[in-house]
Amino acid sequence: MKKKFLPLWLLFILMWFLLFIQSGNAQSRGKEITQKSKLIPLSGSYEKTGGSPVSVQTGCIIFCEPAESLKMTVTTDEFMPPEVDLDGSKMSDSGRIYHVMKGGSLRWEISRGWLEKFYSNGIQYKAPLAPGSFKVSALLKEESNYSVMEPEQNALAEHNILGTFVFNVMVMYPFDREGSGVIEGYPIGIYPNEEAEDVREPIASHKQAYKPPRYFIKVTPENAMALVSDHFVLSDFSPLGEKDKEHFIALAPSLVQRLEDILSGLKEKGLNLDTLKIIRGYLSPNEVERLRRKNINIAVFSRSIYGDSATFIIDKNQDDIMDDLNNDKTLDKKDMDIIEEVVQSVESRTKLYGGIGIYYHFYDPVHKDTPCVQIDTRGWHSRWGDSPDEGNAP
Ligand SMILES: [Ca+2]
Ligand SMILES: [Ca+2]
Repeated sequence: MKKKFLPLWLLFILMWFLLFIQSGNAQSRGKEITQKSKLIPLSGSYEKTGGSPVSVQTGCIIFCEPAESLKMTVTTDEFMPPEVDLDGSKMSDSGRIYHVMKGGSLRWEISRGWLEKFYSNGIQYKAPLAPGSFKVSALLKEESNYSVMEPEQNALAEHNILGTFVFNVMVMYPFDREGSGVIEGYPIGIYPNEEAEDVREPIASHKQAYKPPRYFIKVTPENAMALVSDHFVLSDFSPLGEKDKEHFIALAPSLVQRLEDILSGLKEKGLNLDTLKIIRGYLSPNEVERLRRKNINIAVFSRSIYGDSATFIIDKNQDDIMDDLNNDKTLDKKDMDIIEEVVQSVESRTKLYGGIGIYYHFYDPVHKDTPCVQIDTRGWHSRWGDSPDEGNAP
């Protein structure tokens, strides 16, 4: 009888063996999946001529003048790509050519513009003359070799990519102040004349700061949500009534940096914040006119038309009203003082002074009345505001 059955101990060993094979398979499958999905993080930075390196996130917009030249670099903590074969690089004045450089393991792809020079972990890039959005991508690959390909040949085998980084280059639109105040059919309006005999202070003694912006940025539904810094997207700076449409804005890099600095300053004070909510960024002279017709009196020479001013609130609970920052159940001067102190300390630290307007009211056709703060990076000290009882429009 006994001989007809497998011994129990043998059965156990068999079962254990089957389980072992199963779990081994699962483990190797899991390993495969994590290998495929885990990309090596790349850090990117760019440097304009005469400037210092600026760290950016992947996909972040870099604003350029037509044909402006800049150095782009990517690095990784895991390993550095070896030196590239510079003799192998090829330049072209045609935007249609894909430059493909696999320097050791780093490959660069450019949708338009010129590749002027290769470095071990970077390139010197020259933006196109024509305004628009262009992509410069760095791909970290497993194998190494060098080639130049036409886009049609798009045999850019996308396997074995270990990491990617995208520089989102935006060439801005020049603005002709002598023209009719229109860019590509969009009515910006006519800028007030800073050279006029009857201009008052502070315009009279700061004429350079009151010249119309030289370049404008096209905001479209496609690029509206693109990052311009770690915490702000392009359309944060658009007029509230224009956000869903194609339009143009002016935006000073100093303003974006100032808002980032204020946000970190507030976090250092212990406030648990994700971002600042900008309720008024750029206003074109036409937009100022439109608001004036609705009895919202914005100064003719408001910094809002120069792209270096923003009015913001802190609104964690998303009710479009400034939050009670010190949690004393009242929204008053004490809350506004917290923000004002931070802006002042950012000004002193950076030595870039500007405006601070503390408002208890905000008037806008499409936004709730709320206490708010207006700041700008005009370059000199300026203070203003209203009181809780009577409001002036920022
Ligand atoms: Ca709120
Ligand atoms: Ca309070």
